[in-house]
Amino acid sequence: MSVSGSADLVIVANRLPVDRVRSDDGEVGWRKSPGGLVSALEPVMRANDGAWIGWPGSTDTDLEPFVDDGLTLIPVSLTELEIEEFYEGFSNGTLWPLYHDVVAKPEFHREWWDSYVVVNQRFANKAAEVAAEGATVWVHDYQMQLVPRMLRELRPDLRIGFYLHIPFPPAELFQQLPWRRQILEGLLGADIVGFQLGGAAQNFIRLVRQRVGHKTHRDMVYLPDGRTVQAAAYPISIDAKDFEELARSESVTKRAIQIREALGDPKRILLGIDRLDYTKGIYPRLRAYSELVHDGHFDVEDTVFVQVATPSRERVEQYRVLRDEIDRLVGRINGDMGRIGRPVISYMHSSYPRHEMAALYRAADIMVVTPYRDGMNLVAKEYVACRFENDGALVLSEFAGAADELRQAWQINPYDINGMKAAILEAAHADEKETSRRMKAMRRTVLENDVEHWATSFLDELTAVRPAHGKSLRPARRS
Ligand code: GDG
Repeated sequence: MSVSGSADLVIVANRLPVDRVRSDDGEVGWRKSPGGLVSALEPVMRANDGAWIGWPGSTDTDLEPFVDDGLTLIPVSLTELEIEEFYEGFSNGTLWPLYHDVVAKPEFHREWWDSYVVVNQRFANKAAEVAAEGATVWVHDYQMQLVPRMLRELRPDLRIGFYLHIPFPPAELFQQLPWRRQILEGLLGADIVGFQLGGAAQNFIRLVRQRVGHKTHRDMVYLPDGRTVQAAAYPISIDAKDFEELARSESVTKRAIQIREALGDPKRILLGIDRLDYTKGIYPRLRAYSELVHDGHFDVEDTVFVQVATPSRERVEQYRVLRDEIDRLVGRINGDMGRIGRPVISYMHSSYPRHEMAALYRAADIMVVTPYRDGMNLVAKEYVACRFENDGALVLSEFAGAADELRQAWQINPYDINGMKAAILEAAHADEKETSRRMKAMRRTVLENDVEHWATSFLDELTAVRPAHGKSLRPARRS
């Protein structure tokens, strides 16, 4: 099918919002990957002949654009070598650790950078081809930072927004990047550069002033050609109502009871759910908990820590090392202190359907979220959305973006094991009134500032910044 020049709203992201699946009888089809981003953008895309450009997740297959459930999806193919160099290499081996406080050591390789440039150009060319005159293009995340500038060079008529889902580091760290100027100039191709937090926007503005030498004032950059770029915070969120509905459903309610029973009906369940990533602070969290058990504060007879670690980036060396470290730690803790049928930590290295996630959130008395650094952390917000009875405690790292909004959580510094232990204990022993006061306030925040609010504020702002050239987007028709 041809979609040349017909889309009024184009989303550019590393991944398409679908996965290629093969059914039992060998038929190849697509399954929508569940996620707040897709559900938030779907209505506005439908109303604006939207198209989504991204990698379909398989290599070397040249796929034609197709329509899935009313959404136009435009696959961009990557070779096996590009996956290694652009995706696993520059995106996840250079930028990811550099942007997360150098929690792991970033690697700098010139051939990885070359691949990043080539792939970004391919995405920009595709966006230039499918966008209608005066269309709005919204580019997402750290894998695509050169696209805004490349696209502007090809199509100056477009309105271009960029959103970074992960933190943007302070100048002192960003400076290490051999290609720092190119990245900043890449982002400056956008009309609005959006971040999770205000601090990240300020880091960007400061770097643009120092490294590129443009004039800046507050959140604005003034380019020599008269164009302006705005850098601002748009904290991302979840489809909170949808999560709450799922949590209230009869099947999730039943499943939550089953989970508790399967764990031996403990008095208390603590829960961690993360992609298995070194930024998520899984190691210090499990250590802190194991010390509490060792010191006699918790008894394996009536308390259990459930840790779900979703497999992630398994071909990147640092992720393999992390998996071994966590495997060893869990094995040692359970070996030392577990009893028959009573592990200290019930550990799953696996991913689950959303339904199961909601049941886990409902079964857990304390949710423990302890990243060393995280752009936002949607897991924390999902837990809150599922606690419609205003019970349950959230222990949350102050280094997660979500800590800015979820002020009533028991906030911790993941580098401070004793502090973390004290907060977990406090959360475990807080009375009902205290827990419910905190949860109520957090639920108000999450339900009011949901992902639809996030998407609408970004797109409205983008339309307002560049009213002269582009046409306005038609408002979403909620299905
Ligand atoms: C990046 C930034 C930012 C996880 N395991 C399963 C599963 N999940 C879902 C969760 C949640 C999402 O994945 C994870 O989102 P997070 O925000 O917690 O973390 P990242 O993956 O690192 O996301 C982050 C985010 O982008 C959005 O901007 O908040 O800071 O790092 O929705 O529920 N979902 C299912 N099964 C699993 O096993 N179905």
